[in-house]
Amino acid sequence: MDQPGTVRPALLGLLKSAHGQYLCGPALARQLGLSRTAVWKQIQKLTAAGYRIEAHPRKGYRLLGGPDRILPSELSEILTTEWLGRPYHHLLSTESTNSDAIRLAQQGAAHGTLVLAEQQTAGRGRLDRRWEAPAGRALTFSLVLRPALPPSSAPQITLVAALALVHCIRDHYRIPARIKWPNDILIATRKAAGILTEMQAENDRIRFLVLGIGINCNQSRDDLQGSFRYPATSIAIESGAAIDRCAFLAALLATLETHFERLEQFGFAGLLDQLQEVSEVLGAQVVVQIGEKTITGKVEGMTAEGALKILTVSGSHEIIWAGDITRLTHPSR
Ligand code: BT5
Repeated sequence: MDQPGTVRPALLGLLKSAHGQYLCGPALARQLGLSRTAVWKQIQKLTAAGYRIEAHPRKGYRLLGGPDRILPSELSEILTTEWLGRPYHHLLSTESTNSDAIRLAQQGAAHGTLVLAEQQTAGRGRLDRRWEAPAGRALTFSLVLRPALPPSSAPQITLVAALALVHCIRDHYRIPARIKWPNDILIATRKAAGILTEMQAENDRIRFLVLGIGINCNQSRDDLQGSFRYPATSIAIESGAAIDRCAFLAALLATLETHFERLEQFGFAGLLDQLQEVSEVLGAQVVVQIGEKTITGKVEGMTAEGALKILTVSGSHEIIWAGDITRLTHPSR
């Protein structure tokens, strides 16, 4: 008898609730209403899905650990959101979750749809740069959003997502992460996460927006020694311990959902103070690259719409909507 939809989650639930202690085969079979052979087959399927289960001839079975994969069954158990992260598409490997999410959105995917891959073979950053992350050690995912906001608010959605990410890292790991405007998350000057927002709009409304997020979770220093533009770090390096990617994703989706709802209901201005509080660039001397143009000056603040206010070295005031901060120094630190 094979009832994958009900038996395996129930069996997994029993193994998990034993907290690493053995559960004997006959008792499991009785509780699940299965033969002992059927229990053994279900155990084999859980093992094939990546669960580490020890089988002892007399003592029975015990769960040693879960798969290092963010399986839908694992996420759905702890996800508290109403709409964000639902439905959830889990991929072992793909070129880019942003490309997948765009395709799904074009086919009508719902507001909140999540696409996550354990590995990307052509993950991308802005301006066709590459995003690199080893399989199973990072979080690389994209969200389909259909906000009731004008296309001009797309940069605000990136900033609000960055704020949610920083709040989550601070709350869960006590790490003082900061936002390097507009889309980088830094921990002590090293990049720990990046956001890539891509949008399709028509007339004055967003048709859909895909928010792609890459977070360095359990990468080691060796993993991050690539030829990145700026030094990189991971949450595990900074916190000194491996993190539970699934739990962090669930927490982040909940924080993102709250922040997006706040943005839609009350507008961007209400989040401005919190954004400035965790800004890495406020008060810094910066060099900003905007296409062919370079601006050098001091960041004075952010406008009520999320653009950067810069006092240039020549004394003029510039408002910048998009760009790359290529150099950043804090004369006061
Ligand atoms: C970003 O671009 O930071 C946006 C990254 C978004 C990646 C996510 S993963 C899920 C989704 N699917 C995708 O295909 N993309 C999104 P940007 O600011 O342009 O920074 C890119 C630069 O960061 C690269 O040129 C590298 O130098 C550097 N980089 C690449 N991988 C990195 C990593 N794991 N950690 C730190 N820096 C990295």
